[in-house]
Amino acid sequence: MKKIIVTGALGQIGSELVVKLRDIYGVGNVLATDIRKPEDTCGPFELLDVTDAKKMHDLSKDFGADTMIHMAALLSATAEKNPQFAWNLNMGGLMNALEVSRELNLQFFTPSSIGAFGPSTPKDNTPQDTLQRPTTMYGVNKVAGELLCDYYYSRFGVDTRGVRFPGLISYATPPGGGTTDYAVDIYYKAIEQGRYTSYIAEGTYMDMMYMPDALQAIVNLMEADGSKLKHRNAFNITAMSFEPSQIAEEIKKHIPTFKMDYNVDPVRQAIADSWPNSIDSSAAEEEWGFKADYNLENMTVDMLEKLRAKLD
Ligand code: AKB
Repeated sequence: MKKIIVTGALGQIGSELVVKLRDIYGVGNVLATDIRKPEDTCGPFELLDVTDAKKMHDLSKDFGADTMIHMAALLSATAEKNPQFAWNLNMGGLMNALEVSRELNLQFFTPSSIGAFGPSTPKDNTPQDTLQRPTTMYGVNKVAGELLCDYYYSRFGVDTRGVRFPGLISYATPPGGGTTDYAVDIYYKAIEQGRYTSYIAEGTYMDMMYMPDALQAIVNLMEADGSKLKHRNAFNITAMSFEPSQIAEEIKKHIPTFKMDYNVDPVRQAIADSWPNSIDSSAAEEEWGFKADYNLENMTVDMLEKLRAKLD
C-alpha cells in the first residue's frame, strides 16, 4: 500500500485529491499538508510551508512516505502580480520536493500546465513535444519544472511523473488566481445570479477538464508501468476545448434565462491569448491509457446538479 505525502492539500486539486487517495489507499496512508490549517480534518494533517526544506524532509521521513504529490504552487494570474515571489515559491518548493524525493527514494508527481506553452507554440492540436517559449512567470516556472523533473529522473533515477493540466473545473473547492477560473465562476454565477460577466473575450479557446477526470489521471499515471513511459513528465492531457460563448450556450440549455456579457481583463486575456486553443493528448493515451469521461455537455449537467445541492 502506498504512503503518500501531499503538499498544497487544501488547494483546488489537493482538497479533492486527498479524499480520492484516502478512498483508494486508506485514510492513514495519506498525509495532507498545507500552509494553513483545514477547517476540519478527516485524516493526518500537518502544517507545511514548501519553502521549508527541512520540515518537508522530516515530515516525509516520520510519516514513512514512499510517494510525494507536490501540488503547492501559485497559479498564472497571481504569479503575474508578484513574479519574484512566484519564482521563489514555485521553483523553491519544487526543488525541495524533488530533493526530499531523491533523499528518501519517493515516487514523485507534480503537475505542469498548458501554461508551459507560449505564443510561438503551434496553437491547434498542440503536439506533446514542441516549442515552449512561454511569456508568463507561471509558464517559465512550468517549463523549468518539467525540465527539472526530467533531470531528477535521468540524473538520480527519481521516479518523477507529471501531466500538463488544462483548466480544471470543479464544484468542490473554487480555484484561486488562475486564467481559466472563469469556466468555474460562470456556473456559480449562473445559479446564484442568472448572469455572468466574463473577463475572457468571446472566441478565446482554452483546454479544460472536469475534476474527476483530472484526479483519475493522476492515479492512473502514478500506477502506470514505468517501463512503458517514454515521456514520464509533462504529458499533455485534455478533455475539451471551448470559448466563453459555448459554455454559456450549454448552461442556457438548463437555465434558459441565463445571460452573459463581457468585461475583458487585459492581464488574464493576454495570458489566455498566449496559450494553445487545444492540445493533443495522444502520447498520454498511448503510454498509460489516459482517457476523459466528461465533455462540456455531461460536465455541465453534473456541475449544475452538484452546485445547486451545495448552494441550496
Ligand atoms: C491557470 O489558469 O493558471 C491554471 C492552469 C491552466 O494552469 N488553471
